[in-house]
Amino acid sequence: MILMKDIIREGNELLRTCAEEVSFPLAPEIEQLGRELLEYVQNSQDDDLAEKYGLRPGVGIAAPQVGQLHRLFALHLEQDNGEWLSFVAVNPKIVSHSIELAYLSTGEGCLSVDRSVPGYVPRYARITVKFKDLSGNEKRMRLKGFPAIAFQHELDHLNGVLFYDRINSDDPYAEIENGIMIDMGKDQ
Ligand code: SB7
Ligand code: NI
Repeated sequence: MILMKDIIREGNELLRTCAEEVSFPLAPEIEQLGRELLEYVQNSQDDDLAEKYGLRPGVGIAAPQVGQLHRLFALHLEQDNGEWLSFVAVNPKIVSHSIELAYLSTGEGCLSVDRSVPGYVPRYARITVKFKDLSGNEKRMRLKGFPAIAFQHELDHLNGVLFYDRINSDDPYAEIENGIMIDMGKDQ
C-alpha cells in the first residue's frame, strides 16, 4: 500500500526525469504498481481511510511520484455527469487536442509539492487520448473540463514536468490568451 512516506517530493531528481515506456505483457511488478496507484487515489478520497492512513487527497498519482520511472498513472474523479472516471493509464498519449486552452480558477497543487504555488496553469481545453489499461486493452477517450486538466497534470509527471513550470512567472494570474477558466468554486 502506498503511503505519504512513499511519495517523493520536489528536489528529488526522479521527478524531473522522463519515464520509460512500459512493455506488454505487463511485468507483475508493474501491474501491482498500477493497482497500488489506483488504490492510493481511491483511498485518499475516502475521508475515513485518508484519516486512518494519513493520506493527502489526490485525484491522480503518477508512477514517478513513487520513484518508479515507468509511464503509467491512476486517475479517480467524478465527472460533471456524476459518473466516476477511475482507471490506470499505461503509455498514455494525447492523440489530438483543441487549440483552446483551459485553466483551473484555483490553480493546481501536487502531492509531490509541499507548498502552494499560486497561478494559472494553462493546458489544452479538450483532448483525445489513448492508453492501455492493466489488461493490455487499448483505450481511447475524449476529455474536457477538469478531467482533461487532471490527465495532462499526470502526463506531465511522466515527462519530468511539474505544474508550476507552466505558470507565468512574471505574472502568475495573467489572462490566458485563448483560454477558458474552469470554475472550481471555493470563493474564487
Ligand atoms: C490539481 C491537482 C491534480 C491535478 C490537476 C489539478 C492532481 C494532484 C495530485 N497529484 O500530484 C498527482 O500528480
Ligand atoms: Ni502531481
